[in-house]
Amino acid sequence: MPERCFIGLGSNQADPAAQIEQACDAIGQLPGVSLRARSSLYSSAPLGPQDQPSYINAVVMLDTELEAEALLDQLQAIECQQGRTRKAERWGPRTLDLDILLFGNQVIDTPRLQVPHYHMHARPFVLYPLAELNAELVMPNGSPLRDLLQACPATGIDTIADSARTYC
Ligand code: A4P
Ligand code: MG
Repeated sequence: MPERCFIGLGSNQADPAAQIEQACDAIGQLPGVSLRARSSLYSSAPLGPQDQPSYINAVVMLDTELEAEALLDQLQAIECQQGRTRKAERWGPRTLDLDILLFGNQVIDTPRLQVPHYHMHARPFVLYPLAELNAELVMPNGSPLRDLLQACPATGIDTIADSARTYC
């Protein structure tokens, strides 16, 4: 059975909106992945070091027959294709970051992968686009997304209007 999965996308380098569009196209072409929808794009103030540009963030919803770590391999390959280099600075600027937010109802804790993504519950640039795709979501621990949203005001984020998409 395919798993419904949500991926967080972020970029603040080298034309961030174009990076997000390109990454969506690349995700949609992965074997074993059916892209279902993309949230609007959001402009968001940087979390972490403040001497970096603001980010463009979005979330995509997909169904996949891949195992979670195989999906992570594919997402990291897309990050590399789009010029991502990993630097020592935590939460520093990047052309593209792809995070697996939710993978069905699974809780995953391996050396390479923690799902749900460890900090998603506190990030407005993740929770608000996620709610655009499915406001009724419930986290694997039973917390409704609506409760997480109530505890996480939409400060520091702005929707770039009319940019959500659905796919067949
Ligand atoms: N990894 C573990 N779990 C996951 C998961 N669920 N999805 C591992 C993806 N990867 C996961 O990631 C480091 C390692 O995490 C990977 O090798 C993988 O095995 P990384 O992409 O190399 O490093 P990172 O992204 O710099 O680290 P981290 O701690 O994941 O950072 P975040 O949480 O992704 O935050 N501000 C705004 N406004 N918008 C942003 O999108 N993003 C960040 C990065 C900082 N500030 C931001 C934003
Ligand atoms: Mg990351």
